Amino acid sequence: MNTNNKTTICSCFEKIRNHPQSNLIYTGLIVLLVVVIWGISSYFSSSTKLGMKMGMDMNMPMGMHMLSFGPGDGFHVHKKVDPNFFERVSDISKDPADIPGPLRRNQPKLVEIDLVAKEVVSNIAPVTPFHYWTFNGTVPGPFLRVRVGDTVKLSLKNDKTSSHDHSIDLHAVTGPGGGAALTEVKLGKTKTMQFKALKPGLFVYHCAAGNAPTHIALGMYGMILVEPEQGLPPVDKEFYLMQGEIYTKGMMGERKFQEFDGMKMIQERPEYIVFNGRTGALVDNGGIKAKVGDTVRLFVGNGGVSKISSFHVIGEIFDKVYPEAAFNRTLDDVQTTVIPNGGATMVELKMDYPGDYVLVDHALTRIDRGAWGLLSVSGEKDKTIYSAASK
Ligand SMILES: [Cu+2]
Repeated sequence: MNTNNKTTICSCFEKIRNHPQSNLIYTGLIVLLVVVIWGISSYFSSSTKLGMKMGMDMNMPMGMHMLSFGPGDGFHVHKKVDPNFFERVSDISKDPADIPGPLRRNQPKLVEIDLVAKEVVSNIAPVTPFHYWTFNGTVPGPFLRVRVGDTVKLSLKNDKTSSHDHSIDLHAVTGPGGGAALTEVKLGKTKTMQFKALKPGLFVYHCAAGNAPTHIALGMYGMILVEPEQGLPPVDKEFYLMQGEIYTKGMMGERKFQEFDGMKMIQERPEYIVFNGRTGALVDNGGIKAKVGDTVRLFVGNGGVSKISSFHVIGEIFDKVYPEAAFNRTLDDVQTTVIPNGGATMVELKMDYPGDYVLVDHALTRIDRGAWGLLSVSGEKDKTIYSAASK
């Protein structure tokens, strides 16, 4: 630094010192310095270019930037919003029976699907509202059903009221990002992608815009079934369930609006673990219904984002499990089956005896956080199968 420059800087500080608002100016300079250091360190703490290539410009929850070694640029923050601005939905949960029936098609075709990324306010638990991010206004989003070999043209509209950009990554897609970069869409806009369903299976889809786990933990997940050429074996009933976690600032059960807690998410400490978006979704109205003699197929997915599910039906044995929803092998007579995060399973069980069967994640303390549902079976009791007895 030459003498002239030193003189200029010294006279500059002299002027500030003598200024009547000098304290205010010093505070402003310190704030500016902190912001610059924060920005630079965030930038270099992540591999920006890889993240952008993958369509993941991570919307990190406020304060998490310095913790991330992920593929993001560290500048996108989960914005705090006014919940009163968003549509109030009386029930966030997807009806488990609301799924399209078997396709019964011999030929592939072009299938067009329209989805809407929509942010709404609804209850996690009675009197506990939350700002959910969804596909089509429910958690999970719609159950999509195509056939292997189909070409799928999928349009994602981001509702004009959204607070963030959104996208969709379908695990059924072959191609980098699973569709995320092709569909990342700004508020009020629509993006369309096309893919060929090369492999049969039951696949999770989720939003991958911004900080993907944040978007998933707020409710942006669902499943797409790619039927094999010959279809699935016929059954009497099919249902659609997904386990997911909710991270709130307040403790489980707090009876007021809950803000999302990004720090609990990165620490993998959900307050709620639920089936179909909220506590009681598969309990209210008696749960899912079947009759003695029915063969029931459950499409069960795990949105996560951090807890592996040990799926079990209390008082029943799965006649058939398609482990990790692979259709080329099955296991018979299984008690509990594992569902990884961002994965699925398909189970079939013939109902032999009436009553209420409890669906759980057999990490059983999660029941208290909401992870349970009912399969309610009507019909005649066969006492040779199950009854009280005298000694
Ligand atoms: Cu999203």
